Amino acid sequence: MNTPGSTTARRMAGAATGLVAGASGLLVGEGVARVLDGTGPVVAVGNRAVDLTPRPVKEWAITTFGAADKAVLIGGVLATVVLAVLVLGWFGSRRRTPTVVGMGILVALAAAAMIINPAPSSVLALSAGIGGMALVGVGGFAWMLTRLPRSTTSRTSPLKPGEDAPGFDRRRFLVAASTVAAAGAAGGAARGLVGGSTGSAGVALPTPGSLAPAVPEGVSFDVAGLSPHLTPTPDFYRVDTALQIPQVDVQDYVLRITGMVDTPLELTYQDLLDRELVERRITLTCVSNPVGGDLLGNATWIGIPMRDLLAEAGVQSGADAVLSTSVDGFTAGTPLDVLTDDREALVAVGMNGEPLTPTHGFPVRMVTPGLYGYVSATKWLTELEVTRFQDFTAYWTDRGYAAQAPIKLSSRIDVPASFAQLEAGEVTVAGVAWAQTVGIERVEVRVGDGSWDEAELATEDNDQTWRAWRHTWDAEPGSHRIEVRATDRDGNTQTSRREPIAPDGSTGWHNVTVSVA
Ligand SMILES: Nc1nc2c(c(=O)[nH]1)N[C@H]1C(S)=C(S)[C@@H](COP(=O)(O)O)O[C@H]1N2
Ligand SMILES: [Mo]
Repeated sequence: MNTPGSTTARRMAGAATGLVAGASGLLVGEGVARVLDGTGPVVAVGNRAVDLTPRPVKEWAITTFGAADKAVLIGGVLATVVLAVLVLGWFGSRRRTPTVVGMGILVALAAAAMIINPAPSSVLALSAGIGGMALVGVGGFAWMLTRLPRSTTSRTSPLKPGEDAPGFDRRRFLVAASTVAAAGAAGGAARGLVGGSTGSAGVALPTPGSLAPAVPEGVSFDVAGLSPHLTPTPDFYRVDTALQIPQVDVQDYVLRITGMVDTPLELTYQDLLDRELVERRITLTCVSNPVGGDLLGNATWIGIPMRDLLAEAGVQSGADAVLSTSVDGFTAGTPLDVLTDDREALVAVGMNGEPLTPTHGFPVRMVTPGLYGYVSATKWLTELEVTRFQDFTAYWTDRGYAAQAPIKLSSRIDVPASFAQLEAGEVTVAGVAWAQTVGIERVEVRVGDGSWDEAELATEDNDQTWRAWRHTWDAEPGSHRIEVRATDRDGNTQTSRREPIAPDGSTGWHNVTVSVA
């Protein structure tokens, strides 16, 4: 007969202790993180698992489990955790310290997954979620272990049925166990109440059928302070009207294509992922970018060509616009011809190899080469209505901005910074220039009233991205104004005329003033 005093019973009680503490810790972590709009440990670890899974295994899982592959993955993560905490508990009944440390390591791994999760959680959600998980998982485990019976190896006679081992207070153990379990149940209930969105957590994008060509050699220069060719997602500018980032659950997500079409479409997130995806590098630009400003960035986008979706719906004659709407009510009007020409505007689901982040429009947004974002880059996209410009106004056109807003040819000096103190001699001046869908032909730099000198251009990636340039200047002591201007491939040179950002984008030459010692 197994009693809490026998070795097997003690170990099984230990295993149960590990399970209760581990499960409760996870539930508390999930519940707290999710209530605070973050990503909990289960999904975060799932994301890591997807990342670390070798491509062939992923493909096998996808072909074997289809759309259920995420459920299978999460199931696999949970099964692994259950096994680990059972083993820890089993040994914990004899050796407390190393197994508590082991539980701490498990929690630390889950915490790390939460921190590096592609859909970032707030500091509050992270600290509270991880803190709760650690307190209940590790603290609860240690607490329950101290309440387990001690080893009975010194006893000469086996325990009688129903007799407790010495030092084992069944009541105190049950108090500890039920406290920990109650915390876990509360976490699970909180998680259940939140339900819904887990951001991009648990979402893995299929490999695009049409990959962007490799980034050519020499698209940038090794100059400190020069913008990298591709903007890392955390550094990518963010402009939107959302005080609270919309939380969209991919399970509920539907993109509607309506209006002047033969066949209105309703596409789920999975429907979109099931299409032929393309990958493209495109520089996104905000109309609010002042001369020399940083409201633009270059990313690799993954999406479905807009023209394919529109063709499928069957655009009716007379239409000249698409009015896009976001889940939070933002609207933008985009010329139909721009969305259907060779520039290949995207209904995008991915950015820099990952699903969109919540701030950049998860789960689905528009990305349109050559137009400012406010008329072409609707995030948290939910509807595309094929219509006519004369029949609607949109968010920013209601506020005085132009309905037609192609990105203006422009250029920026990244280094040296304004008011930099420099040494006399060779100074590298460098920056970026952009003329999306046309391409940059020439960049010139002028110091003071000197001549316009042609800068060296980096290799062009494509005509939808910015292009880096640099120029070596032989600096002499004094205060100097450095100016830049670009010329596009159609032969247009940037105008010196200073225009404000409203109604359709700033113009003028960027300049910096530096002093040379
Ligand atoms: N739903 C929604 N989408 C939006 C906006 C917005 O306010 N709400 N702003 C637009 C503007 S003005 C720009 S410049 C781009 C910026 O995209 P980003 O934040 O990913 O850089 O998003 C566009 N899409
Ligand atoms: Mo913008």
